[in-house]
Amino acid sequence: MAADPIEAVFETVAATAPEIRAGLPGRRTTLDQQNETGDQQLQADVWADELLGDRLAAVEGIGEYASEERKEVADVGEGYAVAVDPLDGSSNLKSNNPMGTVVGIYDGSLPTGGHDLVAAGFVLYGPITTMVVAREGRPEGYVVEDGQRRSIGPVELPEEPTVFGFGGREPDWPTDFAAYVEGVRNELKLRYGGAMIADVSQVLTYGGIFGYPALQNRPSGKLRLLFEAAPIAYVVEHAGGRSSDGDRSLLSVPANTLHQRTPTFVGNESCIEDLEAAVDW
Ligand code: P6P
Repeated sequence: MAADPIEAVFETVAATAPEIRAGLPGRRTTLDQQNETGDQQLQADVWADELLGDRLAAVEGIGEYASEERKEVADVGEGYAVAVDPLDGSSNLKSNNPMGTVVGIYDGSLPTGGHDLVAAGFVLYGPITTMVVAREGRPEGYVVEDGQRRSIGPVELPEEPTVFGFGGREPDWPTDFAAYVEGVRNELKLRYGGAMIADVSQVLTYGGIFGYPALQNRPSGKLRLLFEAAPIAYVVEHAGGRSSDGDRSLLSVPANTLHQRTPTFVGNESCIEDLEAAVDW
């Protein structure tokens, strides 16, 4: 087994990031197919998944690879399970807005919940390519240049919340959540861009709350537990914040199926407390 398979995973993701970014311009077309949770797939989704799937499967100490773009878990040897959203927010490609890659490393066979996470992180394809990696203690921030990570120090949630962003159409929000948001609007500034990673990066930088609630027509919301919600909850909780599905930490939500969805909220403790007091779903 590699000396440190977890480090090897994040080195591999960083090394692959420039190729994913460079390949985006030629892969903006929508394929005539959907992923397991019904998202229309872009060529870029499938390509990023193929790149990361091949490379992460080759990492010693990784036993399973799963992705938001694949129906089943791939058995790739012995060791940790890696769950990836290869191109989070890929619908932003058409409008040239930021996207990301999300990585969760689980010490257990998938599907398993966030309690089995041993590390998590993300790449943000913004004006520059950055990465955040959480293992023990505070997450570390990096700029990714030529596939190498250059540390820019620990990531710590600011004390004071400043921004908020919630997904879904307001008419589809549960009434108790809609009433809660009216209060938030009077306190915080709206920052919502349609890619979880970019919106969570705003919260990690400026403080506040990001979420995708339960919807009246979709009680589990939209975001995927293993590929999006649990990994980002791991990062934000290590950065001094909290996470919730409206009731409890996202790291406590049991995973029954691989592509399970969950209402998802991450941010400052005070924001999460207000949210949990306001909703009952
Ligand atoms: P909506 C992207 O498809 C994603 O999974 C998250 O990255 C993002 O937060 C959310 O869905 C956006 O959903 O309904 O606002 O387009």
